Amino acid sequence: LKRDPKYAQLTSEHVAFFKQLLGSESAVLDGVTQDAGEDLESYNSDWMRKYRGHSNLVVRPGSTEEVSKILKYCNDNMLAVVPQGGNTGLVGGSVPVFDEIVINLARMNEIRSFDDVSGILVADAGVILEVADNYLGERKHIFPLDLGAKGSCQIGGNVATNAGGLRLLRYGSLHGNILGIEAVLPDGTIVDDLCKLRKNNTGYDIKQLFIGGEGTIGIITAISILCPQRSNATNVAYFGLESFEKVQQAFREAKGQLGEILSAFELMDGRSQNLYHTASGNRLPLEAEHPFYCLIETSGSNSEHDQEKLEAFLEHVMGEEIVSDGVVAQDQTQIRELWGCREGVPEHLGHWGGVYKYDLSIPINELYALVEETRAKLSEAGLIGETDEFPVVDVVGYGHMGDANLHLNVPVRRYDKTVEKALEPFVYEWVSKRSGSISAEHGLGIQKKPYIGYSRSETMIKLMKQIKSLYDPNGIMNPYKYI
Ligand code: FAD
Ligand code: 2HG
Ligand code: ZN
Repeated sequence: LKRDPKYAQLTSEHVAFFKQLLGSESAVLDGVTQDAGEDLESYNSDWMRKYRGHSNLVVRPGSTEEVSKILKYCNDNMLAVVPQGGNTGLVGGSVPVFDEIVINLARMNEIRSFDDVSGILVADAGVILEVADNYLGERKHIFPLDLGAKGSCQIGGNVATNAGGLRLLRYGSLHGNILGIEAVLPDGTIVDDLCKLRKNNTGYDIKQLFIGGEGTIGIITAISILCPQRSNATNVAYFGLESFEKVQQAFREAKGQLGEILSAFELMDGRSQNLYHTASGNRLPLEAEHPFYCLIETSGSNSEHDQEKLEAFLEHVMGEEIVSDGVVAQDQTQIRELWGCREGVPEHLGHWGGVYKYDLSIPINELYALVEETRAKLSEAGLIGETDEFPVVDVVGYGHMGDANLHLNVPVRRYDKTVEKALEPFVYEWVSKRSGSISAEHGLGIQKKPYIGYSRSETMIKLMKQIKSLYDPNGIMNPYKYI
């Protein structure tokens, strides 16, 4: 990949423009007119420390008008940009590839309005997900998305990636929950579609293009979103099972017996839990080891009633020998501990050095077969082992069982071309053969740019390119990424 010479090189004149426009010191971080040293580093490298850009300028607008002026200037001067939220994305989409200007939304962090009758929240794109959820919690509502990175990711970034997360099973996708968007196009046009209506069938639903658009056609500056009432009661159970066949049976039973209160059904294989335990030092909830574990969450209106239901469910699945052992959390601390065993997996798998990550939709009955086949393939190639000479630590699978979304993770001691060649395109071919998706919820970014064809036809890719060139004719928005 080479830097495209059509983009201008950043000069001190450009920097002077941004400094004058944004005024405040903290809004412009530049390495052109001064030595910004380490400060630029965190904006240039991603959460996994796998992708690294070389931008010399980070701008942090404080209003939609400022975003508009920044983009217009960049577009007029052929300066390429990368929109950046919390920089927790997992496909290298949020960092520059070369010297693109980083437009970071962190300073746009106001809640604009909330209506506790309709449950509609309007907020700036830079509001941190957890901050939005806490705000809603105080008003007996919940953000209809939750994920492990909630403490740093921003709602604008969540929408730009169409993040799925831990409760999609219950609350559905952002494509359904987002009611309106305010965004800025590269030419500075403010798209004012901050609609607060649940129903609005008046022509093309253009906001959907920004949801999951990964910052390739414009910058989202605010959203309006439908937020459900927060349940009075949350209960969590964690249990061990002996086969993936049993995991599927348990899922079927859970839907049958816990239907309307089920809010999460997550899967973790035994290896992911062992590595979590080793890397975090946290103990695992069950005494004996099992090849599979599931975490179930219920959210309902009556804690005792829900707990009874959950316990009856566990008794039933244990009686039928679907589940071997299980626990139900007795208090908030235990709820957090059980969730920690699931949410903590991505973070702790990084302990050995790096992780090759694949985020896949697979027909549910075959979901785990890929993990086994990948492990066998890397084993045969002599790449997995316990000592330093082997690049691969293990091959693990976990994810959102309720959405048939597997996270195949290969923790490694170092990123290594031989390992990468053994994994790609093998994994993508495997998924494509089963008509799955090579990106269930993280997006394509730069990681999956060469592989889009495994999930999308030529016609679909052509239509995407047409949209891209219509909205961003100069191609300044997040270049070198998937489109
Ligand atoms: P960034 O990483 O900054 O950006 C992501 C992409 O969106 C980039 O392409 C960027 O250019 C673009 N972008 C950001 N902000 C804007 C904006 N305002 N306008 C236009 N484009 C923008 N994802 C899931 O789906 N489910 C999970 O369960 C999940 N769990 C995670 C757990 C951990 C520990 C981590 C690190 C990540 C997880 N993710 C998960 C990945 C997920 O994509 C991000 O966490 C989140 O959605 C990205 O938000 P962000 O603000 O960090 O965006
Ligand atoms: C999760 O579900 C996230 O924990 C991250 O989507 C998955 O790191 C991963 O592969
Ligand atoms: Zn996930």
